[in-house]
This record gives sequence, structure tokens and C-alpha cells, in this order.
Amino acid sequence: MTVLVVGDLKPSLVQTLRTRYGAVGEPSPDVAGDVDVVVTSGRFGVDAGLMARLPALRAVLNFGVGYDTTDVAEANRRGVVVTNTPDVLTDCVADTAAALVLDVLRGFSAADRWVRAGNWSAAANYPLTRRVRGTRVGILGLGRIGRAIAHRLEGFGVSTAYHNRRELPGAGYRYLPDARSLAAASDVLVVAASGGADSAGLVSAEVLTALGPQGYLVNVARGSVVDEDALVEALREGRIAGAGLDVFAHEPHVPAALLERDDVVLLPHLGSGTVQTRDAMERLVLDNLDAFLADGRVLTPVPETAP
Ligand code: 8YV
Repeated sequence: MTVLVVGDLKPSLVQTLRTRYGAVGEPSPDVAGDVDVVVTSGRFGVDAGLMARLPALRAVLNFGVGYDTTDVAEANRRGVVVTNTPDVLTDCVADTAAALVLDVLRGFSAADRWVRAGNWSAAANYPLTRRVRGTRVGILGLGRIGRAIAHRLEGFGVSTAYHNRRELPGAGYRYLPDARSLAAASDVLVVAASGGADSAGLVSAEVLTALGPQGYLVNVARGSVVDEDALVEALREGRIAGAGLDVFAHEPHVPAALLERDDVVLLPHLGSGTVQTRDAMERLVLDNLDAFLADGRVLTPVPETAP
């Protein structure tokens, strides 16, 4: 069995894949034909071009819940199973989203910079910010992570609405039929939808305008879900009040126009980045690999795409 590592993955995972499974790091022409399994992450993935170079491929194991960089339709067509690491990272990503909601409303990151810059004096107090209680939060994508975000924010006394590809009866939150109407009904729009072609640019200029000059955007999902140029313009023109972003369209690139703004909180895609959660993700990748090797039945396959 030949395992190929695609991308720059967690060092301990790569080490185990090398020592225990003899994994290789390059699909050189002499091994490409033998590769049965690829281990990758959402930053890299396996597109149709790479799949075509790996004719023996049978499984793609994704370190991370988001697998939008892997061509699942092509994998289905070729009989290649794709797995991800759901559930184990839900808490940490939801914590990150909740923290960003608090930060954009209360300005903690900007206030920290203000103190460090020596601005706090007997004569100068930090400007007043926005109360969290009573805030209308709109969750775009009420999957596992979206629900965990909503659950956390309930404790802060916000009111919650959501939009999802389909309405979820019994979710307990108000459903709005599209992203624009959700934005119009929200003070903070939190993006928790999966990335990929279906959601690309879902948070458009129109949606941002609907969010309004008192509204904030938080994104912990994928940069591709937001039209990043439109976001920069909306901030520049004061059509929204600010943003909290853990993900960007072209990571690790962050638009220069965002770096100089105090009304945005910028994080380096650290949503799942705790020791415990990354270890759990690593274990789940290896458990999927062992299950695949044992009888081909993986633990956490991603759903097949519609034909
Ligand atoms: C990354 C993520 O996968 O799970 C996801 O979809 O975006 C993250 O957890 C992780 O940073 C590894 O690249």
C-alpha cells in the first residue's frame, strides 16, 4: 500500500505516516501509479488533475472538516472515498466564532493595541463600544459548527436567526430564506457554511449592504464564501461597521487594506488550532486510515455529491 502526503501537514501526523505506513511526500512518476491513499488538508486537497495522475487512488483522507479543495464529484466518479474530521473540532471553531463576535462588538483587540500604544491616560478613555446582550446574530450555515456557535451565544443574551440550504424544523431559531434577508435582520452575520462552488461569493456586496452600517461580519468558515473585494469596499465606504475574520480568500494573504483598519479583527485561520483538537483530528485521520486498510469501511466519509 502506498500513502502519499499532499501539502504541509501537522509534523507528528507526517512522522507517523512515514514511519508506520511508509508514506511518501512527492507523487514522482515512479510512485504515482502505485498511490492508493492520499492524506491532505483543506489548504491543499486533491483536484481532478492530481487524481488523473494517481490511477490507483482509492481514498483521500482530509485533515480538517472542510474539504472544498478536493474534487468530491471526481472522486465519486472514480470510486475514491473521501473522509474528513468532523465533530472533534466543532467546539474550538465555535469558540473562535463566539470570541470574534464579542471582539468586534466590544473592540477588545483594538483596545489592547490602544493601551500598548500608550494612549490610556487620565485624560483619555477608550471610546464606548456595543453591548452584546440584545444583539441580533444571524448564522449562515446551521450545521454542527453553526449550531455550536448559536448555543454558545445564547448565554450572552443574543437573539438568533439563521439561513441554511434547507430549513431545519425544530432548530429553535428563526429561519430566513436567503443570505440577504438574514443579513438585513442581523447585527452580526456569522459565516459557518461550508466552502466550495455552491457557497462561493454567497456573502456578496448586496448582502453586506443589507447588513448595514451598524452591522458586523464574522467568518470562521472559508474565505471563498465572502466576496473579499466587496468586503474591503464595504468597510472602506462605511457600509458595514466591522469584521472578525479567521479565514481569507487567498491564505495566507490578507488584503493590505484590512491590515490598517481598527474595525477588523484578523486571525491566521486558527479556529481548530488547539493542542487537544489538532491531536484529535490527527487521531481521526489515522483511525480512518486503519479502517480503510482493514476492510475499506472508513469512519467519517463525506457525503457523495449529487450526480
Ligand atoms: C484546517 C479547517 O483544516 O477543518 C477545517 O476545515 O479549516 C481547519 O481545521 C486545519 O487548520 C488544517 O489545515
